Amino acid sequence: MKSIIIIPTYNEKENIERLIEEIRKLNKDFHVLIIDDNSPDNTGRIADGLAKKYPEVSVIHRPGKLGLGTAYITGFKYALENNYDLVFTMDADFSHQPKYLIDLLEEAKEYGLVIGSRYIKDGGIQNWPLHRLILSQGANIYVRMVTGLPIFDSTGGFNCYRRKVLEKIDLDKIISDGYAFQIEMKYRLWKKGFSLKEVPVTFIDRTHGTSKISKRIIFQAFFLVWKLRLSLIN
Ligand SMILES: Nc1nc2c(ncn2[C@@H]2O[C@H](COP(=O)(O)OP(=O)(O)O)[C@@H](O)[C@H]2O)c(=O)[nH]1
Ligand SMILES: [Mg+2]
Repeated sequence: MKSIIIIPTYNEKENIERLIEEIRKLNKDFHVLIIDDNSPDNTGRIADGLAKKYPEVSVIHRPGKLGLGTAYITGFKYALENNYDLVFTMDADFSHQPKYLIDLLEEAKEYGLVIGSRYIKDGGIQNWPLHRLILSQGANIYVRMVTGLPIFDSTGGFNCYRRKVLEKIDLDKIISDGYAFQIEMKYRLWKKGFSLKEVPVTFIDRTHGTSKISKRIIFQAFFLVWKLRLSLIN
């Protein structure tokens, strides 16, 4: 099965090269698509260097910071056009440890969407400040209560989609960004009857660079769950 990992980047110059090297070491024939939003720190140029050096690495440059949601959509469309069977999404900052790609890959043989989950047995979070931990855990309980989505980690971005699942989703309808994007995708797939599977991952807070999460992203997720529940979006 042809696999591609979509990695959105915004100011990840300390991380992206090391991450690609770690993924290569897994020896699993993963292709990588970096989606860089014209990072001021020149991550895009580093990515171009990697693409030149390694045939399995490709880069899409966007003109400015257009958000994580549209970055994934761009990546999904690229993956469908280029006939990939499995599509992984992963952060560039090592919060998503490459070793778990193997676990996601294994389960993807059976499930439409495999979710790297911090909130099931053997999953976890390291080094997050208490306020982020509370926010994330609270958000996940809230999502489950309001929407009924039977998933313990609906906001995480370390996932693997099968092609047939992405083909069944109208990607142009997905308007959410950040955490809301993660929730919306999972919710839509669940509603369509696809099988979702959580596998445990330990998320480690980044040691290089800074988080790009904003209050706007958090509010968006807060309101999205009610829009889903009340079927205000379809
Ligand atoms: N292309 C692109 N990547 C982004 C954007 N915002 C965040 N990212 C990337 O998305 C991933 C997750 O972002 P991060 O700030 O670490 O989120 P956090 O882990 O929830 O704090 C990282 O690889 C970021 O570089 C964006 O607007 N565009
Ligand atoms: Mg991060």
